[in-house]
Amino acid sequence: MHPLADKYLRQAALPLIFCPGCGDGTVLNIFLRAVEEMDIFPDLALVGGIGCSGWLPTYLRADVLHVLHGRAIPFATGLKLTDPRRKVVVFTGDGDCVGIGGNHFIHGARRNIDLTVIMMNNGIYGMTGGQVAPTTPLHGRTQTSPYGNIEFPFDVGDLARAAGATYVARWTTAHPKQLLRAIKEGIEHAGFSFIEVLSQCPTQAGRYMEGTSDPGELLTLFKKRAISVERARSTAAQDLRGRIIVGKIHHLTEKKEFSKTLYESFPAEAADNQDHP
Ligand SMILES: Cc1ncc(C[n+]2csc(CCOP(=O)(O)OP(=O)(O)O)c2C)c(N)n1
Repeated sequence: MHPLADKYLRQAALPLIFCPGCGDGTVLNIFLRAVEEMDIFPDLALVGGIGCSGWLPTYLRADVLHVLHGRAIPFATGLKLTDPRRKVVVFTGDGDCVGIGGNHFIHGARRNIDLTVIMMNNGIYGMTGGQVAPTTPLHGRTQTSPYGNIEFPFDVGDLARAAGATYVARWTTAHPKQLLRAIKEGIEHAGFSFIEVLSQCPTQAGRYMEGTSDPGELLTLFKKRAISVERARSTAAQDLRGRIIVGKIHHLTEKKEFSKTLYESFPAEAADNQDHP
């Protein structure tokens, strides 16, 4: 067993539910590296929504909430407000985060509450059999769009930024070092941090949408399609079709964080009863 797995994973919960070659395993691996390098394990509180990706925190020996579909951000908000010293990290899928949970997502971002949201985007509803998601590319074939998706997908990074998130980054599982840095920056950032990870789903998205269930080929496709946010700025819109814009998309430090504002606006006698920093 890998030393980080020995140290942080609940052995009794193994094996992972992820299919072989699923990118969510890479996200778990990189998150553990971030936790180890930052030495923050006792301060963590983790929240997972519903879906393959939402299961991720349940394997860690940390304090974990595994909650209703689409509701990870409201639960995490309550947790952060109850104990603002905690580093609260939300693990969610694209369907969980911006399908059923879309409204909660935009309001979490609007408040700029200090959460780190890691959204594993496989472009599909993986756990329930590969239905179309709000992130499925136009013309993408899924179990519920057999002739190709006719809806335009969300750019979730743009959505997060427009709603008020103050840290937004996007990487893929083919960019492990960059993703590690983004997770660390997101956790350090005092405000709503949104990290989107394009994560391969060989079983559903790979097989039906990409024409391959080979995880190696799917990683190669991520690498081919990725374009840095800096290069994308000087690239014509038609040349960005089908590309994945990766990098730190937005970072704002001036906007005040919600839990601080809330505690500062309490009358002194109410705040006396709160064990907050
Ligand atoms: C209220 C409710 N509606 C629907 C479901 C069924 N359901 C479980 S997981 C899921 C999709 C999850 O998709 P996504 O968030 O993209 O995660 P993935 O499995 O792809 O990682 C759905 C619709 C549910 N559990 N609860």
